[in-house]
Amino acid sequence: MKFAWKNIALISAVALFALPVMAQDGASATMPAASPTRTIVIHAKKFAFDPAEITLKKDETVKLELTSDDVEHSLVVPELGIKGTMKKGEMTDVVVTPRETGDFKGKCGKYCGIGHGKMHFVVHVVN
Ligand SMILES: [Cu+2]
Repeated sequence: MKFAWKNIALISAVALFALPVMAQDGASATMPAASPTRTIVIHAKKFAFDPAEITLKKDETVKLELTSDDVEHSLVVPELGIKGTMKKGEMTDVVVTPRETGDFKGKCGKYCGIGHGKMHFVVHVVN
């Protein structure tokens, strides 16, 4: 009986590791990851984003390239899962595919000085 129990444990372990992988393969077969159709460069500097608002199409995959003209900032748009560091001389790529229309508010997520709280950003998602 010892041998049988060992086999059952082994099969369970294989199932635990293999099933999530199989599920992922299945998902990617029906919904391939889209590559970005366009790139939008966004600069941050004390104390604003440029541009301060962008318009995306629902279900469109876009690459955001984030950078800073002075100190370190970051762009955070929680509802769209956007979160990226903005550093001078560096580009941070964030790929986003909005699934709902609406206006989504963003802000600077890295304290950058006295005007930090005034760094607002808006993503308009349209059909
Ligand atoms: Cu800031």
